[in-house]
Amino acid sequence: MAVSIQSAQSIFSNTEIASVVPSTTDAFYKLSVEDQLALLWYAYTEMGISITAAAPGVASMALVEGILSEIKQMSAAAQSKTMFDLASNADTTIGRIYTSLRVNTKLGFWYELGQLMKQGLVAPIPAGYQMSPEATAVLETIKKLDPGQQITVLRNTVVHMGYDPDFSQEYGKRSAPRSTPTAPDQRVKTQIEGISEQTVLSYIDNMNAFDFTPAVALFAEEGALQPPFQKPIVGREAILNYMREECIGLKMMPQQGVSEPAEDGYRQVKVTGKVETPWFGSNVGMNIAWRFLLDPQGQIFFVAIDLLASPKELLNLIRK
Ligand code: EQ3
Repeated sequence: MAVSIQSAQSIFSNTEIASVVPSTTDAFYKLSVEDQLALLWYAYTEMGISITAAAPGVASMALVEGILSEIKQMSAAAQSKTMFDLASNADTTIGRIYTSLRVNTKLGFWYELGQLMKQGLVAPIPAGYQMSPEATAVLETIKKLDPGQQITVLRNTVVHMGYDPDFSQEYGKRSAPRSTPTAPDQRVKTQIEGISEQTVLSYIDNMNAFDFTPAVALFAEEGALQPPFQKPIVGREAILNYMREECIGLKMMPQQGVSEPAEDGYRQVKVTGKVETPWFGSNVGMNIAWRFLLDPQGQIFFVAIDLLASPKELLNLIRK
């Protein structure tokens, strides 16, 4: 059977991913919009994970400042309705602007709104609001997740708000802003126990330096990158856009790996380790696996990034 992106998806198929994240996200979407907003508020204020305000890559916050000052001037009822409309994907002017924002800017918007709610400048969740038993159950599930899984649920919900929720997923269709890579003398060379494949080591080095052009050059022309719980992003141009949009400030800390020959001269490599997002810095390390399939020329034909079910999965390097 010829190697395809579809067949590549099942390399190291015994990797246990955190499937509790999509199931919890689905349960969240089944709740009423009031419950969704209240649950996010309680999760945010009760889980004790603190967001770092100055996450890099928060460009176009100017646009957000405009919306935020508009919201500040509204009556409490109108403020609540604005949040309700965003969460229910209603077709409003603010909903359309929100959808056009980059992922980091959306997170920045809610971060700022959360601060304003704490300061009493934007309507809080009404005192004494009683969530439904279903919402309480979803919140309890979220509380039991590990912090990396909690922030992934939080992020998923925020990214899909606004009008036309699919828009931001189309990475091939709009070009993301460029950023300045880390200077060569400030880069650190990655070492991964058990891994000597230069392609994999260069991938991590370039990603950590936010140098996305050489990172993407490591991919085969029609290569693919599959983010956690998403479909593969295919082709160098789309991958480059995705990286510029999503990977600024990420710190990748691979720890160990395994490499073995696959069919037709390909090679499969699994690496496990931690990834930190600038939003939470060293407070939250996500447990991650990278599953690479390298083609006979040593280029990345496919890489899947998985959010692992538990820290114990970091040691699951069985050759399968
Ligand atoms: C105000 C409040 C609280 C209440 C109101 O009712 C409603 C809302 C929405 C509220 C506000 C919520 C807020 C402020 C939410 C903020 C959430 C944030 C900042 C979440 C950030 C999460 C970041 C994550 C999960 C990043 C993960 C990155 C990973 C796993 C990267 C992996 C990658 C690797 C390793 C690669 O090699 C290639 C690329 C890729 C990106 C896939």
